Amino acid sequence: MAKTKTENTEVEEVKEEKKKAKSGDYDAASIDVLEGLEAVRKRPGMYIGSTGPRGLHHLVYEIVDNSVDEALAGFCKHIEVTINTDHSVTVVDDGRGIPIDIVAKTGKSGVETVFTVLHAGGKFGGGVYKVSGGLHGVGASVVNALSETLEVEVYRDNKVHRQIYKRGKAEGGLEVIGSTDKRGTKVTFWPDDLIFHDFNEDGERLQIHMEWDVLATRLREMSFLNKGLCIVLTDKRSDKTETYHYEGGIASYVEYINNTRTPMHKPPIYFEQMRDDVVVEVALQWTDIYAESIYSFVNNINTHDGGTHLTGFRNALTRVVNEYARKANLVKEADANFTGEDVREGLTAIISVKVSEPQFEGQTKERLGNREVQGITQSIVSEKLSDWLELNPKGSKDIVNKAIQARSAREAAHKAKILVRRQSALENSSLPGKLADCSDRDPEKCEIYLVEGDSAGGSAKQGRNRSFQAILPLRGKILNVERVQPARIYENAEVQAMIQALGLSVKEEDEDGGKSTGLLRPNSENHDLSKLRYHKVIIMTDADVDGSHIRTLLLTFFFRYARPLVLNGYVYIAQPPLYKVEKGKRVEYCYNEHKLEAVMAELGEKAIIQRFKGLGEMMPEQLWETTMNPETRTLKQVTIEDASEADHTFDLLMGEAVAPRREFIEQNAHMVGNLDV
Ligand code: 28G
Repeated sequence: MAKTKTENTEVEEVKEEKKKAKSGDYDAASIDVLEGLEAVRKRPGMYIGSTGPRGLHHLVYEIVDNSVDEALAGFCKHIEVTINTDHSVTVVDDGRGIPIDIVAKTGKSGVETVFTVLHAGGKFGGGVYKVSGGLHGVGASVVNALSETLEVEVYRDNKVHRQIYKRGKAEGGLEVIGSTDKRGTKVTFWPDDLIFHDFNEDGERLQIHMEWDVLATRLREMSFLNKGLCIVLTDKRSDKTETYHYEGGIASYVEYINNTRTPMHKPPIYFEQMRDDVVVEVALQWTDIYAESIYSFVNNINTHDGGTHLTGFRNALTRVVNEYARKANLVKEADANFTGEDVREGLTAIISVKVSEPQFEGQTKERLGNREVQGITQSIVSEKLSDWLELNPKGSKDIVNKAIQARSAREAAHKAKILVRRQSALENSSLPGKLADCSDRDPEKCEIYLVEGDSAGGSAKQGRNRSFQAILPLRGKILNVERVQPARIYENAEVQAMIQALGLSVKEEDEDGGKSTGLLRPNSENHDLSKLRYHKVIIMTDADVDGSHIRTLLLTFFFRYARPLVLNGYVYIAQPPLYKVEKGKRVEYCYNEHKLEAVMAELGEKAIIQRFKGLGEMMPEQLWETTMNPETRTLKQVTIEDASEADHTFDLLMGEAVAPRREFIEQNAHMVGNLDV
């Protein structure tokens, strides 16, 4: 009932505004504006994706994007982002300052237009290449609508102009409040508590705040993508400040990603060129690892699903390396060509293009669709890369040798896989023997629990609902896939069991349209999800150091070799209780210390506490009730906020480079405290 009431009030407000408009207090344009911003407040998710942590941080990106647009237009060099002690955020740039004169179309000042007209950012921006685009390039007015208060100051014509808004509505006009010799724009906003919140494990509403790491990652990326741009991030709550400023741009980005790896040539290959109004900027460097890490961007937006720019890049790369290898007599005439996969092994690359009218496609609008961009990228990359290979014979030879090794490893992996297939064919089943499968065959309804150890596996098998829950017990240590050749993962029994049980397989065609090798490759997203047997893959390990280590190893496997499962939200972590508290007939399970304290306060000293040391200690019914029953359990969904950051983290945690790992652990001791690495 309460909800209906609020909605009615809002409708009344709009009616009121319409009356005012008729009486001449407003012009027609401002009515549309009002309804526009009301719509944003009614359905914030439609404009910023969510009202949780992601949406909250998105507000900062929207404001910063306007400063970056001003930088792209060539007028801004310095951006300061400050998280204030009251959790508001201030952004300052040294651009031209938002225009203050009246815009004919809206009848308002340029400033008020930017902050109150929906999509004004996209339509009126100063730069040729707009940052805005993709799913949520929605502009400053959306931030304004979702802020309790927003204050903008413009430094222009030696004056300081200011305007204040409350929940999107101007509190008066744009006023001159002082004089200045600076130019630029300053925005401070207080995200609206009525809009932004999260929920804890017990379903209670929580206030959310800006997180340093989240903002730092995106702002660092922004500065990599715009060479020379200086972004300073300050957190007044903890007195922390960092400056992001890279004259090397995306070449520095590649070096940053590769600081955990051993590069095969230095510095990274880098070039930038414009053709037919499309700017193509590429940085690449091969390393001694097996995975490829390729990230693509259009107008500073991460195109997670690639698109024409990425395809053009890949085609050029495969072709040019093959041509060079033959010309330089590094491969025999009779040898087959390298596949794209062979050439990309160990490659770290950033492809950043600027396109004036980007078309974003796909479900999440994260794939570039512009056809013309493919040919342009392909020809620029072909020319520049073959020049580099000719001029750097030593590096080129290493790169070709790496591809030769990748090719023979691939052939070996193929044999290993066939061998395993034959063995399992002998056992007359393609499913691993220790899998206790469920009876339902609809992957959308089915779940598989990956359980450490036989005793916990036994409890889980007895406790489960066998119609839709399958159990795969895992024995001993899981392989650290970060440290083995892709070919060798198939030799590991536990990994092989997971691949078969889950139905992990690769598409028939590879990314370049050729015939796929059918093998899982690190960081690839070329999976055939139609073969997947479960849409919930639940990692269930003990709540101790060993359990946490096994969980990390499993997550590494999923992140490297089954990334689409993670990206689709199919991977979960079970949350078994830590304690059981009993008093008389009352039984309470506690999943964290906080809950334990609350329960103890309620039940008093006489209550009996049992601490669960492992899953195997639980009775099957107990395990069902607390951890497996969809009605009562909590699952943590595993997500990747930022693949390049996760890439880096897994490198550090699981890889071979010791010094950066030590540094990372020292810096993040609080968050990896229970990760045995
Ligand atoms: C600090 C936080 C966020 C911005 C500018 C500069 C201009 C601009 C912004 O123009 C176009 C046209 C009239 C409204 C452009 C200044 C040309 C000449 C600009 C920012 C839209 C917008 N002089 N700096 N917008 N107008 N920085 N930083 O928002 O109708 S936004």
